[in-house]
Amino acid sequence: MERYFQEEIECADRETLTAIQNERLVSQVRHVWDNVPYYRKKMEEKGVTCEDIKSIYDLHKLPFLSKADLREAYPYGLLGAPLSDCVRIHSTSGTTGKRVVAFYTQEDIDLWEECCARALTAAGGTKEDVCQVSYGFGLFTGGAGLNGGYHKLGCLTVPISSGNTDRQIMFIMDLKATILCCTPSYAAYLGERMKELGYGPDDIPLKAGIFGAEAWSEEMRRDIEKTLGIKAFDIYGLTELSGPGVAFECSARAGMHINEDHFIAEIINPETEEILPDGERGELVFTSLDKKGFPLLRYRTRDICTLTREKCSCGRTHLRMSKPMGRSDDMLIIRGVNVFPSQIETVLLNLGYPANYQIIVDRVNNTDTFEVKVEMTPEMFTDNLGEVEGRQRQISDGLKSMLGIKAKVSLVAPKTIARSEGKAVRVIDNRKI
Ligand code: DLL
Repeated sequence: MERYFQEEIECADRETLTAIQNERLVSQVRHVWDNVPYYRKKMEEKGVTCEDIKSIYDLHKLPFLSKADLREAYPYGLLGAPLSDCVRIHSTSGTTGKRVVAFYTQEDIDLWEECCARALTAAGGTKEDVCQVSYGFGLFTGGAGLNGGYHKLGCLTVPISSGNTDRQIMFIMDLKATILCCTPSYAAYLGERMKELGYGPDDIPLKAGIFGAEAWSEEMRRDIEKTLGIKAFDIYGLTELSGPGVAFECSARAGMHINEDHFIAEIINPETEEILPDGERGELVFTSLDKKGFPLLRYRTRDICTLTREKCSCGRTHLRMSKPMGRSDDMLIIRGVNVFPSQIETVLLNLGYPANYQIIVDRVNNTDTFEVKVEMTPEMFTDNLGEVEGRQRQISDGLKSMLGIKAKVSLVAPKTIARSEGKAVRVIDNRKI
């Protein structure tokens, strides 16, 4: 039987949800107008005042916010509450330019943790569970958000953070952890290491995993589930909107329910900014309805996905987003063709290779070069050149039929591609250097 953390709101009918969204949007726009001069100026430039926003049907009148705005407004320009009311910051893991700093009031943290508790309950979690939180703690939102959510539910949490894989495994086995939270690439690595240590899926006490923070394919889900003997659930979120728990998978695992009482989602064409109908693929845009410390309106996430309002078998009524296939800024354009790392992952896993790969792109004589390094498993490893070439050809053919372009495939020895403890780095694009 499906269980909910906040059934009344998670299963509310559309009329009730719309009424909540209308009321919260009007009050949020007023809050931003009164407290965030940076955004008020953007509204004035677009010729819109807070009086113009009377319901969600007026949302399209508001200007978009982009990552560039967040950088320009760094650090306090988008702060929505007095600093004395804020109790914490988190920050993005951006490698270039200024980091984004998000502020939280205590109420913001409570709402965020409730969203995480909804996700945990949807994955079958109860207060009887032992949850190992192997997302990073600190400025990254993964560790703190999920740990807080589990406390709302009364679970025993193991706030181990990322890294030190053998210690992670010792705690899973000794404390009989039942739920694991980390990035999917780290879950895959934990599985690989547990196998090496001789643990099969039946020896491992885990029953579920809540994995997110990076794009991952259905094939990778299948692989992780098989090695760890668990059911794997996707969770989505971003620092700018609080962190994990903006959307999460339920037992149907057919898209992630967006917490619509807190966020309004739109899909737009990233080039023209035109709003697209449900089912069409485009960039996800979010408006936060009740966050006060860092209240973003129409924030362009750069994540590419689709939305559906079709009825879900779990009973939740909140709309669902598809797995993001990647970020528009992660998308590679190679010889004019759009390539997402997740497409390469799908080909490799379908052919029985592990998700340990690296994509190297360069430009030589004005032409893009495209190489995919793929790690062999110890069972595949051989010095028979004919066999290696055959495998390389097979992968190259698979990539050609998925992407329409040819890649140079190099098979490399087991354990030669660095493992990540957080978000995996799959692409080296030398054209940008
Ligand atoms: O990654 C928050 C998070 C922590 C989500 C733990 C889930 C679990 P940021 O570091 O700000 O926050 O990165 C946000 O990560 O815009 C997406 O591009 C990507 N992302 C997050 N979740 C998923 C997911 C956290 N389930 C950025 N699938 C987002 C694909 C994801 N991409």
